[in-house]
Order: sequence, then structure tokens, then C-alpha cells
Amino acid sequence: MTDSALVPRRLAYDNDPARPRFHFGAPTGWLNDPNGLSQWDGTYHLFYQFNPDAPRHANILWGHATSTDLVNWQDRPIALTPDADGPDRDGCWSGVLVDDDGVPTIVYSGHADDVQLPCLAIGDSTLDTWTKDPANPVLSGPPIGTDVTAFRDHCVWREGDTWFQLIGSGFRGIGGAALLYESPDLRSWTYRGPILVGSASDAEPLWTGTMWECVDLFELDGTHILVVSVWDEGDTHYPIYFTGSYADGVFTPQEVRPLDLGLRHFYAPQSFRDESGRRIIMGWMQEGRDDRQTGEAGWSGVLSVARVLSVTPSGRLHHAPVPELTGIRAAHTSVAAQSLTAGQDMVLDAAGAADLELELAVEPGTIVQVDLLRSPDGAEVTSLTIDVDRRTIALDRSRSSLTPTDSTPLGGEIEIEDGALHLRILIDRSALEIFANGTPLAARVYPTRHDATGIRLAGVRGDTLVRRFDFWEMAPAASHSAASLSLTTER
Ligand code: DQQ
Repeated sequence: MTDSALVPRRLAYDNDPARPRFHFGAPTGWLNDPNGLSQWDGTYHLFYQFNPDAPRHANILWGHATSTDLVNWQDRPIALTPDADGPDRDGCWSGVLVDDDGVPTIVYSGHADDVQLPCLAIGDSTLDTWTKDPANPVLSGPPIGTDVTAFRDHCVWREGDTWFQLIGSGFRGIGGAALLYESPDLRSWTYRGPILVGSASDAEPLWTGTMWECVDLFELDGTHILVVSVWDEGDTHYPIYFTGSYADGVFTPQEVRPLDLGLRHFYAPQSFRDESGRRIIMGWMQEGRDDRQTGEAGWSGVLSVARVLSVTPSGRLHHAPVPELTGIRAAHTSVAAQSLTAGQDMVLDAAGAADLELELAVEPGTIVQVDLLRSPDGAEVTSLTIDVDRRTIALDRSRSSLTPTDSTPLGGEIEIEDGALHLRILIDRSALEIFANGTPLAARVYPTRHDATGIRLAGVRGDTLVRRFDFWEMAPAASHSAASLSLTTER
């Protein structure tokens, strides 16, 4: 398929009621991890794992899009494709983009014969054209003498004249691991050892799997954070983060938590520091439909909105959609402040894509429910329950769709201080992102009824003061309009 053939495909999906309008999706086919997230001379760059030929994970190449606001994206030519005789002949897997003294450089995992090895590609000044390094792969395998479960994905940074790289891995029979290398030139690498090794035999406080994908180490608000995507030969996939301190090749963890309560619906995230100093993260919101359903749809996977990370006073990660997202807010409805007791409810119609903000003052013992994507008769509804005493949120997807799709319950702990609860909820057709006092929960839901657009706020137990209840219809982001479709290069 040529790039220009992708253009009508993106437009064709606009009538698909499951296709999100402001969450980034590939023009057609399959999308998984965000890659190479960066800002160059003011422009944001997003690369992503892409199969334009079918909505399944095969023959992966790097799609590319640019933006000035992290919301409206413009498709660019495909950035990396497998070389028939290269170490990436079966796929260009995940990686990052670094600035090598002004030279944009991608470090990615070349995939061939079920093995992944680190490779480099050098970009021109537009970041549209990429040339593979003739020396690829730049490492010939995992460290000698180790027995690893896998070896892929990269986090690369520079300290003075020395480059450092983490590669995601796991020691067989022990647990996941982030392996540290150093290099003077991004090409010759020396192994320094693991910065952290998990335990696959411990389930508490959180099982950390047998392999860590998409490792990401950064410093934020005086704390070091290590994000990894827990992977296992079974069907276990979820991102977690460790807080702690990193020095001299050793990460000393303090706490470990789920990164997003939606688990696999916010998988393989990548973060970067933008030119204004914000730590921005995006993750892959994989489908909750089966292969037959995605095959019929013709596309699979979207990315979360870009989120700004910060650290709360109690040391947890706080996520918030980038403020730029308010730029596509359209028709606004504001509900007057009022109290809500058990048994009372407020019902509104959100008409499709919406951005919802609620500020509640809750008493001890209170339980409130927010129904989303609700048909007037309640036959289809996705319900969020907030339990103040337990400090939990729970998302019930058992009635989200009249067709069989993933309905696993999702939820977990949130922070509530002084009875104040701020809920930000992004409803974008099948993509749902909830932020409860900054704790995120991403999910996919597939309502079938055209009238499943209602919102209902209900008191279940105790008293709630609804201080603020605002929602906005959302305009489609530019990647969904014909004006942005300017793919030019054939492949
Ligand atoms: N996806 C990539 C890998 C990574 C995985 C392949 C995570 O590099 O480990 O598409 O979803």
C-alpha cells in the first residue's frame, strides 16, 4: 500500500461509531506503542508502531505525525520500514528519539527471527527521512552469561559526554529487569548491569512479571521514577511505576504502583520532557474487541491523549490531560451547584465525544456513581463508582455494550484529601479516560446504540455537594479532518 492510499482510509473511518475523534489512531490498520516522542524546534513528533496493511500486529514499521499542540496531529511519511536483509527484517519495534549534538537519532529494536536487537537510524533536519546505520545492530545480543526472557525497547539519555541506555529484559526464573549500558557515541556499548531486578515469585504488593517492556527512567519533582510495562508469556500486560532514587547505575525503589488503573488499556507508555520542561506521557489504548471484530473494523488501537505528569505530596504520580486539549472544547453545558443525597440523580445528554469536569465535596461514608455512555433505558451503560471510605474507584463495563467485548472490571485506589474529589472524564466514542484526583483509568468500551450518550450522576450512599459539573462537546482533532491529510512519500 502507498502512503497516498492511506489518506482515504483515515476519512473512511469517520462514520465508524467506535472510532475515536480526538484520540490519535493510525490512518488505517494496526497501531500499538507510541515511539520517539519528542519536541524539535517547537514541533512535537509522535512516531508509533504501525501496520498499514491489516489491523493486526505484523510487519511493524514506524508511522509518524507532528503537532504544535499535542492534540491536532498531521500525518507525515512513514519513518522506518524493515530492510529485507537487515536486522529489522521482520519489524522495526519500539524505541526512542535522541538529540546527538543536533542530529536526530532513533534507537529502536530491530526484530528478526523472533530476536530483537538495538539499531540506530539518523534523521534529516525535518525528521521525515531516516537512514539506517550501516553498523546495525549496535549490540549483537543480551549480556554474555545471562539467561534472559527477552531483550528489547530503549530508554536513552546523556550525562556529560557519556550516553546511557536501558534495555527492557528479565532474568529467567528471577524476574523483570532494566539493563544499563553506556557508550561514548551511541554505537559502541558497554554493559554495566541491571539497575533494578523484579521478583516474579512475589505477588505483593504487585506482581511485576517475568519481563519488562518499554522501560522509562526519569526524574520528576525531585523523585526518580522508573516506568516499565509488565509482560509475561501469558496474557499479562500492564504498566507499573517505581518511585525511588537512582544513582551510579542502581535504582533503589521505595514504592511500586500501577501506572494506570486501566492496566492493559494504557500499555507500553513513553514519556518525554518538552521544551517548556513538562514531563508528558502517552500510552497505547489497545482494543477490547476480538480479532474478528477488529478485522471487520479495519483498524485497531489508539493512543491516550497526551498527559502531564507530576508527583503528589504523598509521592504518587498525578496525571492530567495537557491543557491544550481544552482548545477543541465546543458546546458547553454547566450545571448549577447542588447537593445530592442517596437515591437522587442528575441526568444529562453528552451527545458523543465529551470532556467532563466534576468537583464534588464528599462526606465520610459517601458512595457516588457516574454513569457514562448510557442509553435512556439503561440497557447500555458504563458505570464508575467512587467509594470515599475505601478510597477506590471501580469501572463496571458489564453493560457497556450489547455486543460481546472485553468487560473485565477495572479500578483501584485513589487519593482523597479533605473530602475533595475532582473528576475529569474524557469520553471519545470507544476511548474513555478517567482522572480521579489525578489517578488515571483508561478503558475501551463499545456501545452499540446511537442513544447511548447519556451521563447520570447518582448518590448511592451519604451526601455529596456537587460544586461543579461542566461538560463540553469535543470537536474532532485535526488528524480526523481532510485538511491535515498530506501524506506524500511512496514506499
Ligand atoms: N511492542 C513492541 C515491542 C514492545 C511491545 C513491538 C510493547 O518493542 O516490547 O511492537 O507493546
